[in-house]
Amino acid sequence: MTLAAIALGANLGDRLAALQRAVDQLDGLGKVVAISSVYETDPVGYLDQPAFLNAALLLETDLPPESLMRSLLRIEGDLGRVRTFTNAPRAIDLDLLLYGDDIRDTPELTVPHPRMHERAFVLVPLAEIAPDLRHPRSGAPISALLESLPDRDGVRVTNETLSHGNT
Ligand code: PH2
Ligand code: MG
Ligand code: MG
Repeated sequence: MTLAAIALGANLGDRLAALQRAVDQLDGLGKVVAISSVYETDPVGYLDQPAFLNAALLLETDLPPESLMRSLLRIEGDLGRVRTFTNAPRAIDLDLLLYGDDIRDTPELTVPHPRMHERAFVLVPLAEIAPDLRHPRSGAPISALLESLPDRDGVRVTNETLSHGNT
């Protein structure tokens, strides 16, 4: 069993429904053991697009990392993701942030996610559920990565919730 951290994002269509459907499918890849609150976040990178809903979850899984990555891409496709350009608006985005303390950089997969440590829309939800999890490259806990960000502007918690398993 490996503990994987996954970031979820959506900024097209029914964003909350897309996140919930993704959680339901991710539960089939192992066991979802924690889910963050749902955050509404200003777009980062390509700015001329709608606000996102973002969340993070922890998944206990027996899948090897490449299979997990392929499963995330399949779920994105099932939920109607169409790939156009980098950072384009999307119905659903599932990013593998951490796979245990694995470090790998192959054409298929890079873990830890190369931009996770600079993104408040990733670190705020992840720090809510796993502040003490350590980034395998720097050894820093997620809470410290969040503290070292210049600001958390544009990341707002909502009252929406995602459910999993029997919770
Ligand atoms: N994802 C991106 C680029 N920019 N901005 C926000 N707020 N949330 C995201 O999930 C996001 C983004 C690339 O995947
Ligand atoms: Mg992404
Ligand atoms: Mg992605």
